[in-house]
This record gives sequence, C-alpha cells and structure tokens, in this order.
Amino acid sequence: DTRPLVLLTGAAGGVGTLMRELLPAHGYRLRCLDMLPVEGEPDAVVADLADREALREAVRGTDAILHLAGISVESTFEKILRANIEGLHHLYEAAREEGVRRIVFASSNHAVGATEWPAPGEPPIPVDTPHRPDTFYGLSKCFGEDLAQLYWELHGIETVSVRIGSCFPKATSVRMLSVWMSPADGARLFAAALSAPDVGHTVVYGSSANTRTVWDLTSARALGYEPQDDSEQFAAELIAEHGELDTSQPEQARLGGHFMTDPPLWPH
Ligand code: NAI
Ligand code: 15L
Repeated sequence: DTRPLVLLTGAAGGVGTLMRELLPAHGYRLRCLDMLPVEGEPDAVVADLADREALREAVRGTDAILHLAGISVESTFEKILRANIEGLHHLYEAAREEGVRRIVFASSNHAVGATEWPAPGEPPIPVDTPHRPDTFYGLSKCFGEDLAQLYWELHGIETVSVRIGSCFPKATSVRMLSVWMSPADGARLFAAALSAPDVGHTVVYGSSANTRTVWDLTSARALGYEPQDDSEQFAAELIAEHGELDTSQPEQARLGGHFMTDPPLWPH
C-alpha cells in the first residue's frame, strides 16, 4: 500500500469520526490515536498526549499528522494546559524526533473569537487579523499556531493551522450559517493541507463556501482547497426559528458567539 500514512489524533471525537469515514477516499491511510478507545478501530493507539513514549511510537513511520486531539471547548486553565499546550508540545517533539515533516493542526475560530462581527459590506476577516482569543481554549489555539511557527523556523517542520469554524453534519444556529464547514469540505481541506507543497507555516480558515461567510478563504484556496458546500441550505429554517443574527446581543456580537459570554470557569 503506497498511500501516505497519516496519524489521526482525536480519532474518537466528532471531527475524527467524520474524517475516519471521509479521508481514505482522498488517498490516505490512517493510524488512529485517542485517549479513548476508537469505535470500530481495534488497531487504534489508545494513549494520552501526556504519554511522550506512546506518542513517539505512534508518530514513527507516518508521513504526516492530522492533529485533532485535545480539549475542544472552554475548560479550566489547568486542563487546557495539559492537553492543548503541553500535549501539543509533546506531539511536535515526537514529530521532530521521528522526522515527520508535516502537521495539520486543528486550530479554531476561537483564536480570533473576540473579533467583532464585520458590518455588512465590510471585507471578510483575513488570516493575519490579530489573535483575539475569547476563552482559555481559544488562547491555547493561539499558542498552538505560534508553536507551529516556531517549529517551522527552528526545525523545518511544516504546519497548516486550520482555524475551523463549526464542523458538524448540519448548521444548527444562525451564527453557523457564516462559519459552517461541512464534513465533506473538511475532508477536502485537510487533504489539501496534508499534501500541498511548501506550506511553511500557513494559517487558513476552515469553512465551506457559505453565502454568509465571514472568513477570507484565499490562503485555504491557495492550498488547492475548493469548497463545494454552502450553509444557505439551512438558512430559511434557522432564521424562521431564531431570527437574523443580532449583533447588538452580547452573545452574538463576536465571531466566537456564546463562548465569550458564557459564565467564566475561573477562578477555580
Ligand atoms: P471532540 O472533543 O469531539 O474530540 C476531541 C478528541 O480528542 C476526543 O476524542 C478526546 O478523547 C481526544 N482527546 C482529548 N484530550 C486528549 C488527550 N490528552 N490525549 C489524547 N486524546 C485526547 O472535538 P472535535 O469537535 O472532534 O474537534 C476536533 C479538534 O478540532 C479539536 O482540537 C477542536 O479544538 C478543533 N475544532 C473543532 C471544531 C468543530 O467545529 N468541531 C471547531 C474548531 C476547532
Ligand atoms: C470550536 O472550536 C469547538 O471545538 C466546536 O465544538 C464548536 O463550538 C465550534 O468551535 C464553534 O465555534 O461553533
């Protein structure tokens, strides 16, 4: 089997489960890793990102890593520190030690989630907009993007940091009409990010070609990504139920939506 072998971390999670189904059709073989058993994948590596030995072994012999594992919503700083900050460092060290040269990192819109919603007619948000995390979670993704940059500068390990919007089978909120990434487009984008040449460290937004988009997809398209889906198919029903996006409401004023206004978890 000459297909490239990709270590898929976070394989038991929502996006990981979708990608296990969709990525092989793009020509990749997957080795799965998660701290939880991965249903239907008896060969999956069950390991925590804290286990450096296990990570090194899991990375060995792979051509690239799609790194989805980690805490995926706001949590305590301590938990985020372990999984998303220390865990990411362990993963990059394993890649360096084992000579793996390409990582696709699941960053998040919450790295810039405190950014105000652009007014109608304003240009979409560029990838070089300043980091404006809306949570400790978003802050860990800012760190991850900077770690990726450092490993490119120091060690020549290439990363595509994908600031995923909302990757779920359907758009389920009015906000998601702007930030939705269909699973099929997610697979297209990850496949492009795994194989595009000479990416150095590239930051892209991860979304479909949504009519109501807020992201500048130029850098994603430069990888060869051609989104095929549009959340507009969900618009009529969502707007009938919830009304149009109302940016005068605090939980709708920022791109990160309710993450910024949910009750904080600190001090703890
Ligand atoms: P999820 O929470 O469903 O899956 C994350 C997986 O990582 C889980 O299976 C969990 O067991 C595993 N994991 C957590 N900590 C770990 C550790 N210390 N060691 C090993 N495995 C660990 O999250 P989801 O939705 O699948 O997201 C995947 C990635 O994409 C996450 O990094 C998330 O931050 C990012 N993302 C997802 C978005 C989405 O729309 N689903 C949006 C933006 C970013
Ligand atoms: C994320 O970063 C989360 O991982 C995901 O669960 C969603 O909440 C998504 O952002 C979003 O902003 O909709």
